[in-house]
This record gives sequence, structure tokens and C-alpha cells, in this order.
Amino acid sequence: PQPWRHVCGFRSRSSSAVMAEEAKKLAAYAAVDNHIQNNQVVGVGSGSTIVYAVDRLGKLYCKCVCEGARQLILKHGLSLSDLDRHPELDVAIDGADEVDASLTLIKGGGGCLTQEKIVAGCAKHFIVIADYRKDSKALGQQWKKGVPVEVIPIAYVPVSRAIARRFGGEAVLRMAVSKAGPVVTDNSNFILDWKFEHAQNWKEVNTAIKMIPGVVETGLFVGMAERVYFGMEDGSVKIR
Ligand code: ABF
Repeated sequence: PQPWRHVCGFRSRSSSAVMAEEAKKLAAYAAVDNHIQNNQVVGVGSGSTIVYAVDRLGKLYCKCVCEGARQLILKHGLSLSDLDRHPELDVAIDGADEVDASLTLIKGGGGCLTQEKIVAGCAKHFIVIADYRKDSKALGQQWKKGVPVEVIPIAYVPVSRAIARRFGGEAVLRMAVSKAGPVVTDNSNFILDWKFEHAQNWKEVNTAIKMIPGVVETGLFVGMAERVYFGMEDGSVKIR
């Protein structure tokens, strides 16, 4: 992994701790300033941290490819495109649920993992923004909800069993907050949250889970993130 580096432009703030919301903004602004220029085509993910990135993008002339935050893009006067017109993106920027020391990510807490992975995979550079709570030495130390796995609805039971049998832990069907039924993704699928018991070779596990019939995508992003920006409690930004 890259050594820690600091972005100096954000260290003139008071040294008092900033709350997570402020940390998200610090990370997002620094990442946009360092990686995105006028006239680029930018993939934009979803979540609460990305809101600050879109806010910062509003000062540039960019085309954005985005499913999860379309209204936000339009509100900031940015132009909206799609992968049909722009299958190659200059940069993609997105949040994460947890980031380990090797820049392996867990994503999909918000349920949009498949679209986010497609967009990230189309980008020349994939930049991640997060607050300090997402910073982890090993996956599972910070994010306790497990690895999301998007599945074709009829396959959720066999997939859940296959994951538990092969890799341990438990893969649980994600339910709507109302408990009225399962969460249904933008792609009309279900999500299993795999609560793993111990660290694994995430690259191998990701590949193996994807080979189980009925699995659409996993929330493991291995070898995809080029840089991760963490907004820190002391008002600095850490770049990994
Ligand atoms: C998306 O939003 C998801 O992949 C991830 O689950 C979530 C992070 O949300 P937040 O920025 O609100 O922490 O990036």
C-alpha cells in the first residue's frame, strides 16, 4: 500500500475534531480538486459522501454518468450522460463502507453495488472518498454488516447456503426497514449480507462467489480503487 500522505490545503482549519459529516466534505473536495478537471466524463456513485463531491463538481464543466444521484447532478447544473454514450470514463468517484490497508473495499451498504462496480470498471481512474470511520486495517474491523452480494431472487437460498458452506459465516437476506419484505435493488434483485467470520483472500473469494449460479455481483471491490481520500477527525485529509 501507498504510504499516508496529507493534503496541505485542508490543514488550516482549527485542530478541534470535526464531525463525520465535515470529514466527508473534506475528503470529497480534496479528491475532486486533485483528480477531476473541466470537460471530463466522470462516473458518480451514491451515498451521503458523494453529495459533497457533486457539490464540488458543480464548479466544473463535466459530464456525469450516474444512476444513484441523478437529481443531485441536475440540481448542480451538471450534464448527465450514460454508459451508452460514454462507455469510457475519465474518472469515477464514489464512497465506500469500509477500506482496508490494500485498498480493498466493501461497498453496497446502500444497495447499489452492481451499478457502482460497472461504473468504476469503466473508468481510467477510480477514486474513493470516505470519512475516518471507514478506514480499516482489515475488512470487518469497522463495517459490521458484512459483504453485500446481489442475487437473482429465485437463487437467494441456494446462494446463501453455498457461501456459508464454502467460506463460513452467514449470508442473510437483507430486509426492508419496514420488514415488509426483502430489499429489491435497482436491477430487481435481492441482496444477501454475508457476515464473514475471519479475514480471507478477498480476490479469490470475490471470484469464487461470482461463480456461484445466481450471483449477480459482490460488494467486494478488489484492485479497483486507485486512491482513497479519508477526511479525518482533526480536519486533515489522508490519502492512501
Ligand atoms: C455507496 O454509498 C455505497 O457503495 C456505500 O455503501 C455507500 C457509502 O455511503 P456513505 O457515503 O453515505 O457512507 O458508495
